[in-house]
Amino acid sequence: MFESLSEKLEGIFKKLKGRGVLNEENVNAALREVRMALLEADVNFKVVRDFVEDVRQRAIGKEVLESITPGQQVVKIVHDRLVELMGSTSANIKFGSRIPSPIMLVGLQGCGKTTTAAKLARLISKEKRVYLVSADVYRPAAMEQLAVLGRQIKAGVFDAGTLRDPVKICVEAVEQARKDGFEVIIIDTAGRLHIDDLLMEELRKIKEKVSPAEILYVADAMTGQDAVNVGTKFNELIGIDGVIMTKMDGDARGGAALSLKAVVGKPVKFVGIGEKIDALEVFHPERMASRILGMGDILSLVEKAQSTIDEKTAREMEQSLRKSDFSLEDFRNQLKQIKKMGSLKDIIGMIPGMGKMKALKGMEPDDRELVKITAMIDSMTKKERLNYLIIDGRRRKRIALGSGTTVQDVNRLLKNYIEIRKMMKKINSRGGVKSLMRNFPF
Ligand SMILES: Nc1nc2c(ncn2[C@@H]2O[C@H](COP(=O)(O)OP(=O)(O)OP(=O)(O)O)[C@@H](O)[C@H]2O)c(=O)[nH]1
Ligand SMILES: [Mg+2]
Repeated sequence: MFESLSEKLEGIFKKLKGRGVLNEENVNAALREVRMALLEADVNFKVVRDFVEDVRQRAIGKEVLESITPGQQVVKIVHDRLVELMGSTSANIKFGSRIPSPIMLVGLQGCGKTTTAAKLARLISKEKRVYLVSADVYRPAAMEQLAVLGRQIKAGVFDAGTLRDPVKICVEAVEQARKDGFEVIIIDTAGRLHIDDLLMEELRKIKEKVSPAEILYVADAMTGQDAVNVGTKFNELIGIDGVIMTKMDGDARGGAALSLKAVVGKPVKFVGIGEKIDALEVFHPERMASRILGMGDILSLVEKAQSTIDEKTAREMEQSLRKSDFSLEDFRNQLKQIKKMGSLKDIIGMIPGMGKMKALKGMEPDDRELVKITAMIDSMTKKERLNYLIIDGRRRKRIALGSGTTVQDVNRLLKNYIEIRKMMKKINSRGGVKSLMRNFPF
C-alpha cells in the first residue's frame, strides 16, 4: 500500500531534514517534488494543488523557517495535512437504533462488493449477530457466491428461494433477520460495468424500502481516479455514508484513497487488503499518514497482534519493541510472534524504519528466511543472545554450523539486528513510540 509514494516522500524529506537552515526557496523546491510524487500516485490534481498550497502557506511562516528543526517541522505539517486529507479520525459504522440495522453495499461490477460483504460480516460478527443477503439476481451464481462465503464465516444468509425482485428480496430478508434475532443485515447489491439509470433506480428503491443505516460505496483502488468519479456519481444519485476501498494490496498507487474524502466528502472507513476473508482493516488516517511517510505503525502492529495472540503476549511484544536493550533473544521472540501473525511481508512495513531498511528488503517476502534467522539465534548460547558483542569469528562459524547456514548468513543477521537495535534506541531516547508518533521526529 502506498509503497512508491512513501519511498519518494521519504527521499524528499530526508534531503529537507538534512538542512540546518531552510528558506522559502528550499521549501518550494521540496514541495514541487511532493506535488510530482502525489500526482504520480494518482491523487486528484485539484486535491494535490490545494494540498501543496496549504502546506506551503503553513510552512513558509517565520516560526517554522526560523525554528531549530525547520525540516522536521515541514514534515510534520505534511503529516498533519495528510491526516486531514484522509478524514482525521477513523470513521466507525453507524448502526442506528433499529434492529436489524441494514448496511447496504453499492459499487460497480467486480469492485469487490460480495467479498467485502462477507469480510465486513466477519468483522462485525465479533460484536453483533450478522445476516447477509444478496440482491444480485442478474449474475448467475452471485447468490451462491455469497452463501458460500457466509457459510465460511458462519453468518446467517437469506435464501431468496424463487424470488426474483431485488427490492422484494431485501424487504423479506430484513423481515427474516428480525424474526431470527439478527442485529445487522448486510445487503450485497448487483454491480454494472457503468453507472446506468436502471441500476440506480433499483438501488434507490432498495434504499427507500429498507432505509439503510449506512450505504457504503465499495471502490476498487486499482481503478484510480475512476473510483473517485464513480463515487461522486453514487453520492449524487443515491447518497453514500462512507467508502470501502478494496484491492489496496495490489499495485494501486493509492491516489484514490487519498482523494476520496476531499472530492466526495465521505470518509474511507475500511480498506480491503487481500482476497482472503480476513483481509479487511479499519482505515485509520493518522496511522496511514505515518505509514505513507515511512514512520511505520506500531499501533496497527500491536492491534494485529492482539487479534491473533492474546493481549498479554501483545503487551510484552510492544514492551520489547520499546526496550532499550533489545537483545537477540528479544529479536527472536519478536520473530516468533510475527510468524504467528501471518505473512512477514504484511507485518514488516508496520515496524518503524523496517520498510526503509535496504538490508531487510531482500528477505521481506521470504518466510523461509524467518525460519533461518530463528535457527541461527537458536544456535547461539544464552550469553551470546544477551550480548552480541562477544560473537566473534569463531563463534560465528559455530553458529553457522549449528544452524545449517553460512557465516555470511550469520554476518547478515547480526548486521540487520544491530540496525534494528539502533532504531529501537532512537525511538526510546525520544520518549517512546507514542511521542514519536505525536511529535514526528525521526
Ligand atoms: N487482491 C484483492 N482482491 C480482492 C479484494 N476484494 C475483492 N477482491 C477480488 O475481486 C474479485 C471480485 O470480487 P467480488 O466480491 O466478486 O466483486 P463484486 O463487486 O461482488 O462483483 P459483481 O457482483 O460481479 O459486481 C474477486 O476475485 C475478489 O477475490 C481485495 O481487497 N484485494
Ligand atoms: Mg457480487
